[in-house]
Amino acid sequence: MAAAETVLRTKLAVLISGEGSNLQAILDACASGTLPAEVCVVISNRAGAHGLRRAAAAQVPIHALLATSGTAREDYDATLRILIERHAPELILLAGFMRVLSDEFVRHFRGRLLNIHPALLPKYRGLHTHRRALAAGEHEHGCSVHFVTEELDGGPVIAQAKVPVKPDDSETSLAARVREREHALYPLVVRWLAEGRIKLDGSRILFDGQPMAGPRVFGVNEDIA
Ligand code: NHR
Ligand code: GAR
Repeated sequence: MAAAETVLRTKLAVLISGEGSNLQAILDACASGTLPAEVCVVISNRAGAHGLRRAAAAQVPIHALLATSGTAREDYDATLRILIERHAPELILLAGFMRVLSDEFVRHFRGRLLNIHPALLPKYRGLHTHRRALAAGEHEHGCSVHFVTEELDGGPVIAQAKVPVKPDDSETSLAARVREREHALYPLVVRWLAEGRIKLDGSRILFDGQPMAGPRVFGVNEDIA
């Protein structure tokens, strides 16, 4: 491998709780060279998370950091922060991570901490987004990549991808359609950050040095690239 390729790789920490299909998409994009980055650690708050196997298969160091019933959020997050910093990542990616993070943690990593959320924010913050979008009779749904701030699912949104909601959709079929878009969107946005094209400046996002008027939105029929 050329020296220039090696030195420019951005180190990523990925936080998961379960399946890890978004983690897999990131690992694949790193391996294929479309994302100039490397995953330096994967941390799960659940011991049995399938994503830990995916990471191990890719020779990435893994940790399961479990909260027991008495663990205070601040203590958990302090340990999580130490664990992350030991691996010195430049970016921290939440990928299906199901624990809310304390204000102190998100402030510490501000501008370097991203989440992929399964809805077109600001619609449907929080949990059970597909169920709620179906119940509301939405015709469009999708996913958002945003900077994580103290406000749950309320940080500045970098990009979104839409999907159609079909008349016969179930929560499962809709979730699968959204998931597929996530697997293209997250690696692309991470590439923008790795290349230094996206910066968080206060509460606005700069893209190639210019303030973004709103998120980059990929329409239902638009390829993500
Ligand atoms: N933390 C902060 N401070 N800000 C955000 O924007 C965050 C965050 C932590 C996670 C991901 C988010 C999502 O994409 C995320 C964004 C979990 C919950 C939740 O309620 C909500 C939003 C998200 C993730 N979790 C429960 C909790 O008390 C527990 C759920 C469980 O463990 O089953 O941690 O949707
Ligand atoms: C993804 O759809 C992600 O958007 C969502 O969970 C799924 C994780 O899948 N995240 C949340 O709901 C966060 N609360 P994965 O583990 O296969 O990447």
